[in-house]
Amino acid sequence: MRRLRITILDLVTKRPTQALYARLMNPNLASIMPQIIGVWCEQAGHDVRFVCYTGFEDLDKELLVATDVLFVGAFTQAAQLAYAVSNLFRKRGAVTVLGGPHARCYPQDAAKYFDYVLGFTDRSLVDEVLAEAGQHRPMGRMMSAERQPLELPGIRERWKFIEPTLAKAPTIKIVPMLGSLGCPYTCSFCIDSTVDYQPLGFEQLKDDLAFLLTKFKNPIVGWHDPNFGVRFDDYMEAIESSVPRGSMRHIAESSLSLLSEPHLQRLKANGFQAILPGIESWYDMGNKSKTRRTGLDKVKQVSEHINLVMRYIPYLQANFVLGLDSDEGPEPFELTKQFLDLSPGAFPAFSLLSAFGKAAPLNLSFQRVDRVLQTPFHFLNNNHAMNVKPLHYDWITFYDHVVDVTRYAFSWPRIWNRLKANQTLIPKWMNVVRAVSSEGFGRIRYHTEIARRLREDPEFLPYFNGETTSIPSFYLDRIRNDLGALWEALPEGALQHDQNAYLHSQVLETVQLV
Ligand code: B12
Ligand code: SF4
Repeated sequence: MRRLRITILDLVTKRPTQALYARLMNPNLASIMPQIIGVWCEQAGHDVRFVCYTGFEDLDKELLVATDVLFVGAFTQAAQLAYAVSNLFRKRGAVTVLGGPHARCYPQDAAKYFDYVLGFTDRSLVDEVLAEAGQHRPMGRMMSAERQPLELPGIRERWKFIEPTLAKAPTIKIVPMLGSLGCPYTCSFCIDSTVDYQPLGFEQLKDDLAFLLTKFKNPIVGWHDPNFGVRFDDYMEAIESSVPRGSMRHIAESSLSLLSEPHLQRLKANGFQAILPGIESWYDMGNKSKTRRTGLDKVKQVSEHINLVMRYIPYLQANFVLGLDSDEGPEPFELTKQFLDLSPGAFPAFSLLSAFGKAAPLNLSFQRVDRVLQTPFHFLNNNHAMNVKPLHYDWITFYDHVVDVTRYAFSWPRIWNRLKANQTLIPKWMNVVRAVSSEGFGRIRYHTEIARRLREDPEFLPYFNGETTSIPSFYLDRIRNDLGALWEALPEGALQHDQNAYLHSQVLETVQLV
């Protein structure tokens, strides 16, 4: 076997930054899979260099290293950065592999710039890639395991990659952990709606938690499970049997439907400090918030539930999606404001409706009626752009509402109310930092600028209406600025993509079947 020099790059962000929140939090947002790939490559006898890019490293310097195979893990917002990096490495003789959310959502596009594009990834798939490690150009090889892996290396094995990543976090250090894959629910907008729920091994989970206690005092575990707590009792038993009470803290994403009062009592007893339930909309998505009510009824019911959760869990982020087809007129936005008044302690996270390629079944229906825009990947992070034409709003009205609700949520009275409603120091402080940095004030500025350009910049509205695919200079300048020296390495055509590739691939499959 040839001993390969492997570089693994986890792109936590898409650009250099100096933001305070990014300094505190970006190392805590690292992905699990690049660390796992590192473990598998070392176990296969190769030399691994691991780089987690948080926006503070000098990427040019980090990448100047002799490499036979480069693995990149990227979200779609980092796609252009990933394409440029891949191009550089390919020119220097390396073979490149892309995995992660972008690879799963836009495999056809990514295959133009990488030798391998991996979907579901297990150990044998990685072994296959390493055994071949060949160039596939102009079109890369798209590969996927049949299903999500049944087991994955845990914290103990990943520690050598976790430790240097968390060393970059100055204060709060969150250790990424996974207990399950998939989800039993079928929300049509979600990447996991078609992936069966599957817990990972409970014995390994216990061993990992016990191991972690030997590394950090009172560590914080960040659960990356798409829907934490589906097998609630099993998880709680695993935690209770391996962690003495009061010696570990946890953060998890969970649907409200799983957060009943008895569950909350147990979560509190086991040190759960932060929870991120999805509310999504006042008119839709009943799955996640356990209610069939809509409108003001739903606001009242959900806000009572949120307040109940906050009596047990100190920090709560409530996730909303803006621009869903079920929303019409000013009412959904006004209801959100009412919710913020009724649940003043919750930190609101607003996402703009985004169709990430082939992520979710719902995207097909948007593509069929030509509602998806060719918005550059660089802006597809649920905030910097919305790539689905809203059904019941024109763009200017929609953005005016977005600005209005964001201003309301991050106004000084609301910041003050949140500070008062939260009981403990870190949540109080965290909410203020988030509100005054890029997430709150930053987004007000950004959305206001988009709303202004929709009115005044002649390049904007035609682009948003899909009348032209010529990217407004506002976006091009930002990409150029964010990529810095890597802009020069961006391959030809990498700024555009086929926004209907999912639909086209389905049509192709049907034709082949016939
Ligand atoms: C946990 C999670 C987070 C966590 C952790 C993020 C992280 N760094 O992993 C937090 C809360 C920080 C987060 C943040 C964000 N997230 Co998020 N997140 C998820 C979630 C719920 C689970 C992902 C996960 O870890 N699954 C467990 C892993 C093991 O499974 P997997 O992701 O399916 O990965 C498989 C393959 O893709 C492959 N693979 C994965 N990575 C890699 C890497 C390499 C090198 C290789 C070879 C293979 C490979 O192997 C895995 C096993 O088969 C998904 C939704 C979902 N249900 O999948 C959204 C999701 C990934 N997030 C999403 C988004 C948009 C975001 C944010 C931009 C939101 C925001 N505005 O802040 C940020 C971006 C953060 C960043 N680093 O850029 C989108 C991504 C869409 C896209 N194409 O980019 C998703 C799909 C949700 C959605 N909207 O549909 N997220
Ligand atoms: S409950 Fe959450 S993870 Fe499960 S399908 Fe719905 S959105 Fe996806």
